[in-house]
Amino acid sequence: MNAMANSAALAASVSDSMKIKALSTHYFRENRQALGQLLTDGSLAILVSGRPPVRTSDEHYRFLANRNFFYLTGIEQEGSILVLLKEYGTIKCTLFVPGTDAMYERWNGKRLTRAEATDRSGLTDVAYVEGFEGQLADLITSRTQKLWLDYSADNAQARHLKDQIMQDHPLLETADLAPLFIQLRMVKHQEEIDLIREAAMLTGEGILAVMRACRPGLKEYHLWSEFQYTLSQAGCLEPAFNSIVAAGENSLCLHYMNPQATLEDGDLIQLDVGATYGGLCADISRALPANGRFSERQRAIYDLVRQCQEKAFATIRPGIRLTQINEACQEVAREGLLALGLLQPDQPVKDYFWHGVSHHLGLDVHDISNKEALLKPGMVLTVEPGVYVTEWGFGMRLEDDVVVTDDGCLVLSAAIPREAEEIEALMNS
Ligand SMILES: [Mn+2]
Repeated sequence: MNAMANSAALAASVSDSMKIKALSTHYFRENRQALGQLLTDGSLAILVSGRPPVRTSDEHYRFLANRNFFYLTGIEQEGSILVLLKEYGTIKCTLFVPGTDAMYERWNGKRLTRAEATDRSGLTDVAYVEGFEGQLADLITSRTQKLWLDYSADNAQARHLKDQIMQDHPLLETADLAPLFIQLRMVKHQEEIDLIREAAMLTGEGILAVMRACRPGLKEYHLWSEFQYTLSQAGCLEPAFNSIVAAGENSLCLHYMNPQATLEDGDLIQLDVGATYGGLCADISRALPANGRFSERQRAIYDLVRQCQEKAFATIRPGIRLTQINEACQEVAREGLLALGLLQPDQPVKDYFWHGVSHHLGLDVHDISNKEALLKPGMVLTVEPGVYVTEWGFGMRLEDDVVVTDDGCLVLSAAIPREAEEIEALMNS
């Protein structure tokens, strides 16, 4: 497809996508069953949604429920608790949500009713959290052989619960749920894959807006806000992570977070950005010429990074490890950098190839994973080779999101313009 047709297709796909928005109750129910399968009889598991971290004084960051809790419930409400009990081979779940509170709700908005919590989660047993502490002693019975908590949960509510249980039941055997979530969450449901594709499409819309706005003399934050505006106009008020817009030498800072610099004629601009859609994340990187035309050096590195990406797409299949993707890309980068006269034959390619190529992607942008695990169909990965040339004053990475299929991988973000010619055509149209 040519660049214009591509961007029209992207726009059409985003508006079509307004139909499916959220994970189904079926998804949450399946996840509870799958976790239950991994627990032995006599297991009691307790998870909490958490509380928003303090920003300063009495101001908090926007609340995002603990992702493992969300994975089982779909509930985005602070101070909620899920109890999962496995006895005689069956799994019984109870959700505790904060009760209605007129004063709280006057300031902070409506809380979920128990019926609303049931609609969202598919859980029929919903109680108020105010009764939880009283019930905790009853929940831990003589039949409880092991108490499972999520040790990876880093929030005030989780810490409080863990301390309290350890204090009240010092002899109870406890275990960590976190490794089980890694095992479960690495392989995605089809609806997660569909939502990641939608998140990538929305990210692509934002990148197109940046391309249209880009010209020398603007500040990095002008491009940053084009991206932010596009997302929030589509209802995504917070991206998957802090957007990176890094011009010129700033592109040599991998997690550049202070986009205040001026875009100079001749700068290369690194974008590393991602929307969320229905709770799932995208993570996309593109590199743009500030003036609409790549310089010879920029183009040389661009083509090399694209070659690395294609090598990664051709390498990813079930049964391999993430390190094999890195090795394949590093080999391509090594040859290209030698040919360009940048790398010396006895020099490690890591002098130019600074970071890993792939990480898992899902409910978290760096989704929880076991980096040694063999790839399986349904896993979703980023593919983001990067080459950084300090002596030329810039570096770049190109990043797309793929799902592992039965015999290879499928690029979920393929509609976002990626070829250098396409990008130049779009920026000069
Ligand atoms: Mn990434």
